[in-house]
Amino acid sequence: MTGRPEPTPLALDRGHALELLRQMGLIRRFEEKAAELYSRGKIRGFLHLYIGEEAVAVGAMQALTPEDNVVATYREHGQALARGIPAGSLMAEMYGKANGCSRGRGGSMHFFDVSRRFYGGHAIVAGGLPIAVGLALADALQGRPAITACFFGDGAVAEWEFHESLNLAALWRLPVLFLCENNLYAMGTALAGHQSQPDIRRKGEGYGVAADAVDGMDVVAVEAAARRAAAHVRDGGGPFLLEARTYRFRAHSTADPELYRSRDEVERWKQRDPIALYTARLREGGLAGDADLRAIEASAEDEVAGAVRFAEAGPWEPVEDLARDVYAERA
Ligand SMILES: Cc1ncc(C[n+]2csc(CCOP(=O)(O)OP(=O)(O)O)c2C)c(N)n1
Ligand SMILES: [Mg+2]
Repeated sequence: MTGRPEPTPLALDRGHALELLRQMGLIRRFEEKAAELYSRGKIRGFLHLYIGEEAVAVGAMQALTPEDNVVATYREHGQALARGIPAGSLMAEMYGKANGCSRGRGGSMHFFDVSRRFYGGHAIVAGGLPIAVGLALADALQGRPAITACFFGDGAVAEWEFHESLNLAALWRLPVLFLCENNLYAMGTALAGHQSQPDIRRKGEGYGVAADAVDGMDVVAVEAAARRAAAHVRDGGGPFLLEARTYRFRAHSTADPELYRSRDEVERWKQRDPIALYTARLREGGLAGDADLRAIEASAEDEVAGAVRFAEAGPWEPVEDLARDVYAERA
């Protein structure tokens, strides 16, 4: 993939086409609201927004079944919503309420929902990769046909866990779909400042891991590439490294003055807003009209408003529970 990619032709049925837009729109609205609630002090701690990258989580998640496992990073609101975790339990988690998906103990960076096989939310850069390999090893040993999708950033590629994980997954032919969300920055360090070989897809070669790269601003292209990659993994081909080239429109986190990139650069990428691009294509292709778009926006608005009500109404964990889960019960 070089230069500006051509969009993948739209060959979607209307229901699916609109569902992709609904999911991306929900993530965008959820995070805009989260940013607002953060500035009002309702949400505290760190908050890493995914705005601009929605097509990656939504596209990739289409290739997974409910039996598959998902492991993500601290920038995981999009993956969690696309996996179908209710927005209310995520918002309550960010509030620190006991009705949150991690009972309010994790916050924005530590969403967890074992019933949906969503295994984090990890604050340690690259910390999710060995966990994904472990989940895939467990599935392989127990003869379950599931695959494990592991999302991580370009910054994780500089960590040892990336290399050990690719090596072991390839050596043992484990069913892991490694999904690198290359948004060109690891906090304030540009990709070229932390990688001697910035073509991340090529990192697979040294480990014998099949790899591909895709335009992460094109949800249809991401879905197609993720489906090909997941099929390779499911069919026993071993792990796959898929690099999605994307961009975050907001700061790294709520504590980042963004001194490392120019406004022009951000504005240029905003011209490729995955939601705006996709909406335009749906309109051109006759797959969505004004009424559809209004209905999708209204449903996102309602869902997020409901999530805030759920979080506001949620209980705080009682003080007596302070030390619960700190030590394991003696068996
Ligand atoms: C092991 C480790 N080192 C450093 C940090 C501090 N840190 C938090 S996010 C981040 C950048 C990671 O960038 P990337 O993997 O590209 O993900 P992105 O934030 O761009 O989604 C760093 C260095 C950390 N959390 N864990
Ligand atoms: Mg990054």
